[in-house]
Amino acid sequence: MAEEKITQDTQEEIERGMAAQGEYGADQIQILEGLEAVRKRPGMYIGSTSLRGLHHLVYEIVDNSVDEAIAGFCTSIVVNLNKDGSCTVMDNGRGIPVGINHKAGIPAVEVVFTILHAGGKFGGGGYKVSGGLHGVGASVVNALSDWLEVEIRHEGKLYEQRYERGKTMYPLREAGTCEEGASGTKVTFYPDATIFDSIEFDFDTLKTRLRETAFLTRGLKIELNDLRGDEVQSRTFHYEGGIKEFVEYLNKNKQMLYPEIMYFEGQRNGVLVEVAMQHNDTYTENVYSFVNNINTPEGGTHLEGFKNAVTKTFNDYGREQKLLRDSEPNLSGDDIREGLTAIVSIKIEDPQFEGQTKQKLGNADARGAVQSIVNEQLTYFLEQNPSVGKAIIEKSVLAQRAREAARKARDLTRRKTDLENTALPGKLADCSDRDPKNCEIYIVEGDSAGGSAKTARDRATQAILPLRGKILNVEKARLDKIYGNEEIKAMITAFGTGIHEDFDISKLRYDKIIIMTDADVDGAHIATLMLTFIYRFMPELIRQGHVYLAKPPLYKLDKSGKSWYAYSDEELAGIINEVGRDQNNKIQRYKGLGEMDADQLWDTTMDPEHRVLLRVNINEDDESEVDITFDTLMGDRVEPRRNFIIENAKFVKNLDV
Ligand code: TSJ
Repeated sequence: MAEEKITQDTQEEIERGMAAQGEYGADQIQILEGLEAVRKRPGMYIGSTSLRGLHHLVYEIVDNSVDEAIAGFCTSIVVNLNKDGSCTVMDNGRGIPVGINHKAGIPAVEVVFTILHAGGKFGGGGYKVSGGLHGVGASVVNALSDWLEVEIRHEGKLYEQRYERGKTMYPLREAGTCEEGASGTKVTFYPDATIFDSIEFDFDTLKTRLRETAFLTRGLKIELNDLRGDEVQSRTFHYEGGIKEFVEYLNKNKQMLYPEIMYFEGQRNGVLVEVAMQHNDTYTENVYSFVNNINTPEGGTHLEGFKNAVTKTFNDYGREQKLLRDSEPNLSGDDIREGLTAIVSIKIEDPQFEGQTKQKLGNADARGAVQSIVNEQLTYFLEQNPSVGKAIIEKSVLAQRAREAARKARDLTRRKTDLENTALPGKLADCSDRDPKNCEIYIVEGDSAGGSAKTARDRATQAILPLRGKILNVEKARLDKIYGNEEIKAMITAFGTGIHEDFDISKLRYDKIIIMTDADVDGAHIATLMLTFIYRFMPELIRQGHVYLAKPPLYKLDKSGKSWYAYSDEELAGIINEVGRDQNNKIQRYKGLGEMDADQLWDTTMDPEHRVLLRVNINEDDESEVDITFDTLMGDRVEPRRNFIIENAKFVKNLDV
C-alpha cells in the first residue's frame, strides 16, 4: 500500500524539499500518515457521522476548489447531487497535479486522495484555505466513501482514477483527450452508508453553505444542482461584490439606517483583512467572523480587533464632531453595534485556534491587522460621509440611554425577586409537585384556550400560563420596553432561571417548557415570537432540550361512535383509507385550540401518554442563518404508525412574515 512507503524520514525529506524549492510541483506535497485510522474513528476527523458530518464531506471537497479560486486559477465550481445518491464537485482550475511525487512514488493526485493530511501548500503569499471542520482534506472524504472517482483535465489530456473505501482500484490512467486549453478537476463520491447515519444530502443545507462560500470569495461562481428528483432544482451563487453583498443580503428585509455599506480591505503582517458593515434600524447585533472562509462563531482576535477599532473610532469621531458632549460618558461597544450587520473575514497562513472547542482564533497578528485597517479606513470613511457618522452616533446615544434605563428596570426586578421569592405571575396556574424534574409548563395562546388547558391538565405536574395575543417581538424592541412587557415578565418569573448573565439553569422550575398555539399561520407566528424571546434571552433552555412545541390535531374523524384524530393531511388520508370512505364519516377541521373541549385537548395534545411534542433545537451548523429545527417526541401513541411530517422552520431569521 502506498502509505506504507512513507516513513518519518521521507516525510522530513519532503518538507525540506518544499522549503528549498520555491516552485510548486508534484513533489511539494506534505505527507503525514495512513488512512486506516479515519474509517476506525470517523468522528475524530469530521466531527460526527450525523448529517452534519455527511455535509462536511462536500465542503471538504469544495474547499479545495475554493483554494484554487483564491489562488487565482479557478472561476467556477459546480456541485451536483446525482440520481444514484453520489455527489459530484467540479471546477475549472489547473487540475490536481498528475506528475509522480518522487518520495511517495505515486502521482501527486493519488497522494492527495490516499494519504492522510496530504495537501498542497502555497508559497509566496498564497493562502492555503483548506476549510471543513478540521481541514483534513480529500483523503478523509475518500476514506469515508464507498467509492470515489477523480477526473483531471490538463494539457489536452483526461486522467482518471477510482478508489473504493479509500483503496486505489487501478493506477492513474489516461482516459482520453480534452479540449485544448481546458483544465480542471472533477470528483464524484458516494458516501459510505455503513459509516454515516444517513447518506441523503440535504439541498437546503448545502445551498446555505455554498451561498456563504460564494459571498466570501468575490467573483467565484458556484452552482448547485439537485438531479435526484423528477424536477431538477438549481441555484447559482455569484457575487461580484463579495462580503459587501453578504451584508446587503443579511439586511435585505430590514430598514437600513443609511444607504451606504462600508467596505474596508487591506493586508498587514501577512494577514488579509476584509470587512463590510451597515446598520439597520433594529436593536440586535449581527456580526459574523470568518478565518480562511470558515465561520468562527466563537470569534477570537480578529473579532476583538474589529470591535476595538469600531468602539474607538466612533468615540473619537463623536467627540471631534461634538456629537457627544464632554459631559457624556463614552459610548460602549454594545451601544455602537446595536443594529449593526457586519462581516469580518480574514485570511491567515497559520491560524491558531484556542479555547475549549478550539474554535476561537488566537493569532495576535490578526487582532493588530484588523484593528489598524478598520481604524484607518473607517476614520477616512466617516470624514467623507458625515451624515452616516451622525446617524450612527445618534442611534448609539439612544442605545446608551435605553441601556441605562433597562439597567435600572432590571435592578428593580432583581431586588423584587430577592425580597419575595415566590412572586409568580397571577395568571399562572402552577402545578403542585415541587420537583422540577416532574413538572412542565404549557405556555398557551389566548385566555380561552388557557381556560380549557387549566381544566384539562394534570394539576400535579402541569402548569398553565396563558398569554394574551401576540407577544412582543424582542428583535424589534429595546431592552427597557422588553423588561416592561407583562407577558415577558410572566414567562421570566415562571421559568425561574433569570436571563442573560443572571441565567441559572439550576433554578429552572419545569423540565419541559411547552409552547401550545393554534395550528395555523397566526399560531406559528406566535410560537415564533416566543421562541425568539427564549433564543435571545435564555438560549441554554433550547440547547439543553427543555423547550417544546405542542402539536394539536388538525382533524377529527367520527364514525359510528368512534373517533380518530389526524395531525396532518397525509394522516387524515391514511385514516380515511383505513375506515373506508363513506357518508357516515364526520370530519371536523380544528381551526384553533379553542374549538376543543377540555377532554379533547387532554386526549390529543396534553396527555403525556398520547401527545406528540416537537423538541426545539438550534441548528448550530450555520449561525449566520440561525434556524430552529424539531425532533419529534411521541408518547406511547395508541396508533404508532402515524407519520408526522415536520418541516424545518426558519424561525428566528424570517421574523418579518
Ligand atoms: F480535494 C480534492 F482533491 F478532492 C479536490 C481538489 C477536489 C476538487 C473538486 C478540486 C480540487 C482541486 C485542486 N482543484 N484545483 C486544484 N488544484 C491543485 O491541486 C493544484 C494545481 C496546480 C498546482 C501548481 O502549482 O501547478 C498546485 C495545486 C495545488
